[in-house]
Formats: sequence, C-alpha cells, structure tokens
Amino acid sequence: MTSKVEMVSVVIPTLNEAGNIREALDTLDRELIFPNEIIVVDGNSTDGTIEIVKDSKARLIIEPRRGYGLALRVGMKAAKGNVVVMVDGDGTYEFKHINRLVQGMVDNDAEMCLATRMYDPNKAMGLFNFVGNKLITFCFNMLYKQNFSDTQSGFRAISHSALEKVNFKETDMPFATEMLIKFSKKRFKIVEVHSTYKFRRYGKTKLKPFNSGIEILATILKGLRS
Ligand SMILES: Nc1nc2c(ncn2[C@@H]2O[C@H](COP(=O)(O)OP(=O)(O)OP(=O)(O)O)[C@@H](O)[C@H]2O)c(=O)[nH]1
Ligand SMILES: [Mg+2]
Repeated sequence: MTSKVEMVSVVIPTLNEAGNIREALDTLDRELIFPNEIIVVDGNSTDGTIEIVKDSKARLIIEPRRGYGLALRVGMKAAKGNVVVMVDGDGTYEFKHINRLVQGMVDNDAEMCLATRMYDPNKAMGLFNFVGNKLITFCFNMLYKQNFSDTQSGFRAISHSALEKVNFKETDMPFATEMLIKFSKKRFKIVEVHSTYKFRRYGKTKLKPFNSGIEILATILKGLRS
C-alpha cells in the first residue's frame, strides 16, 4: 500500500531503440507530474540509443547480460522512489497515461496498477499477440483467481516496498507474469486502468511471440507448485 507518492522511479529497458527512446524520454519529461527519476537499463545497444540517453536527464545503466526481465530487475534494484513504473522504451505504450497509472495505484491503496490495452479503440495489438494474450490471461485468471484483462501489459506502477518482499528468478519475457503470480500469492492488491497502445514505429521487436507464449504458460504452471 502506497498512500503518498514521494518519488516515481521509471525503469525503461532498451535494446537498440534509437528511433524511439528520445520521444519516450521527452514525453515523460513533459507529462510526469510527480517528482521522479528515469532509469534506462540498456543492453549495450549499438544503434546510438546509449548516446541519446547520455544526452538526456535519465540515468543510464549498462547491463550487457541479455533479457527483458533481467534489465527490469537491475533497474528496480537501483530505483530510489517509493513508486516504481516499468515501461518499454519502444514507444508502444502511452507514456502520457503514466500519471493515471500512478494515481490508480495510490487511490486504490494497491500494490500494483496495470495499464490494460484491452479497451483500446485503435486495437493496435497484432492479432497473434492479442489472441495469445487472451489465452494466457484466461489461464492466469482461472488458476490464480484473478480478473485481469491484460496480464501481459509491461506498463505498470508498483509499490517499491512490495517489490522488496518478493524474489524473482525469471530473466526474460515471463518476468512480467512471474511478478503477477508472486503478487497474487501474497494477496497484494492489483488494479487496472485503461490505456492505449501504438505500433512500433522504429526498430525490431525482440519478442518471439510463439516461444515467449509457451514460456509464459510454463511459468504460470510452475507458479502453482512454488
Ligand atoms: N536492456 C535490455 N532491454 C531489452 C532486452 N530485450 C528487450 N529489451 C527492451 O525491452 C522492451 C520490450 O521489448 P520488445 O522487443 O518491445 O518486446 P514487445 O514489447 O513484447 O514487442 P513489440 O510488439 O515489438 O513492442 C523494449 O524497450 C526493448 O528494447 C534485453 O535483452 N536487454
Ligand atoms: Mg514493445
């Protein structure tokens, strides 16, 4: 439970996002109304991402080990704020909704607030990802007695103190699901706010949707035993 926002630490993993990261950082700078620090965890990008981040107010951490989850975990360890926001650096999430995400957590006395993309009128999520997400979310809700609409949202506000009570093992895409499993098991309150989504404009996706989908389903099953 976080009743007051002292500082928001925004953690952004990047791997070759030179075409996207500047706009993401500029939007945060413009929109975020809370005291904040921006932490970019970069996987040794070779396309100029590092130079763009160095030229901004954001703090840069280079993490050469591969993995979306690992990058987020490293950034979260370094975070000083009592609220941590995780978000991709590829410009697909609606950065300007960051305040409603943080406010959604605080207003509901929740440990986490997810930005759900399932009510997005633009339907910017690809069909394969949409169907996969629905299937994963259905399994998750059934097995962990939750009622989420978008378990795969990577845009989340999280209470720092709640994060400290949980140990993570996953290093790649299943990290986001592992977090939901562990928070659900601890009966931490998780809420959702509506957001929108955009197609990736530059760069390549690092997600291998089919492989990641299988890994995420395996993580959901493994979580029942641990
Ligand atoms: N530091 C670091 N960042 C990574 C790594 N893999 C992915 N990322 C970043 O993590 C975020 C999510 O990865 P994406 O490739 O966008 O995956 P996705 O959001 O599922 O796929 P899209 O549909 O293309 O948006 C992006 O900002 C990536 O640059 C990695 O190994 N290290
Ligand atoms: Mg993305």
